[in-house]
Amino acid sequence: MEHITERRTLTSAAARHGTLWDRAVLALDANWTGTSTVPSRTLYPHQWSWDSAFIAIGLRHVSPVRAQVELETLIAAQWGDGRIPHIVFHPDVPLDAYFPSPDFWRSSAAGRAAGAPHTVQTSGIVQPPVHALAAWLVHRADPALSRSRGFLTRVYPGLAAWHRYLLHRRDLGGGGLVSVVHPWEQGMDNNPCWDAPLSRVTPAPARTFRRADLEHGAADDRPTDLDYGRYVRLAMDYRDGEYADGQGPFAVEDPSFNALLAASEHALARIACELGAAGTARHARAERLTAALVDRLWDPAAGMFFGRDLHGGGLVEEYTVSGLIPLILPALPRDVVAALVRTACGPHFGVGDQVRLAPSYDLLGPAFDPHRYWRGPAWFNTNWLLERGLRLHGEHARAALLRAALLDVAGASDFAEYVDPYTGAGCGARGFGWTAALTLDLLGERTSG
Ligand code: 9WN
Repeated sequence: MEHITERRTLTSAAARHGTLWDRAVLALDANWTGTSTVPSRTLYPHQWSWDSAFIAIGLRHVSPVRAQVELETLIAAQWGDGRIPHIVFHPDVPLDAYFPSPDFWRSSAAGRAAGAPHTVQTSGIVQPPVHALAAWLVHRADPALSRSRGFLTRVYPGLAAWHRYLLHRRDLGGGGLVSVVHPWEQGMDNNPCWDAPLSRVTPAPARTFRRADLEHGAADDRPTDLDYGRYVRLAMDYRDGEYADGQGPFAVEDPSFNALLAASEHALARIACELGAAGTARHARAERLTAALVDRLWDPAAGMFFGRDLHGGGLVEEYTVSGLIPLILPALPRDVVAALVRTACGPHFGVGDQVRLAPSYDLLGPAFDPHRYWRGPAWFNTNWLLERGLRLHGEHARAALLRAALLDVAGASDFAEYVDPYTGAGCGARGFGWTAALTLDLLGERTSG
């Protein structure tokens, strides 16, 4: 993999744009390993899948080549069956720096049948498919460089295989939507929407694993030991079944995971056109995904998308930010858009009124906690997606307010991992990768796509 050392260029480019830009560039520099960017040197010292996609979206404004390499490094760790693993481990980071570590996942042995790579250790689960969207935006930032490096030609086959894996191996409900088989796959790990489906999972005993996250994060902000035991059990059983799909007790069709797949399928259609192939079939597939989302996950009375618990047999009626993310889809029916905007700006999420940034979970929900992981705090990637969705559907004033709040809170919190939605006070890691990157994206010149 190409090794890039571009810090000096970045620092002088940064100097031209003023403080927030400068600080965001430096935060990303500090997390750059030469071939990819870690979300956080302390809490998450490896490469994470959807983090890298968001990071590439920001990096494209300061170093398109680094943004390209970020995605290429991730795709180089793709499995033979098409899955892009949620973590690519850095071989020089000590095993005890993060749990579950490579010796837990045993990807090259347990993942052999699924085609895990031999040269790099990875996890065996996935994360939301933001990658094709990121690749398209990265290409658009500097098409000449992209063409000269053959960027889209390099990444297109892997991205197409990734979407194929999701659409063919993960349509566990048979209704045209993809299921996640672990809360870590959806990326909003500890959200109350997982409480019901997780309650059927027998936790691994706490003495059988050692959490590394508590050494860097406050226990009150992190998931409980009981929930961790369940995460560990699900991952362990998936591993012991050689990462074969369709057998576990946990399968949920999630709104944001599927919305991101549809948005990325639209992006893949554009990439195909750029490479001289037809994109029509892919646009049509993205529209079918959008229709399936409405058909299977939309609750008109609630004005909200909810996850569908395949083993529990119904919609999980929790208001979580995941249910607002389908706003990023261009083919969403107008009445659904209008209702979703009302929900985002109403009492459950308080956007533009009660909060600085959209919370991860219902302000009125019984499990709401403004500081605990995904049970209330606001994240920058979900708010960036909301801002994008509002803008796409012509809600420019609301999008502008959200953009201003995102920039303000990102800077004041030193690019925190997440924040109290009411006060904007920072929680978790600082100098967090996607917070810095998406700040750059909001500040940078917009590239259509
Ligand atoms: C498990 C890296 C990741 C993010 C997730 C976030 C958190 C990991 C953890 O950190 O998850 O993948 O240990 O809690 O929930 O969205 O990708 O930043």
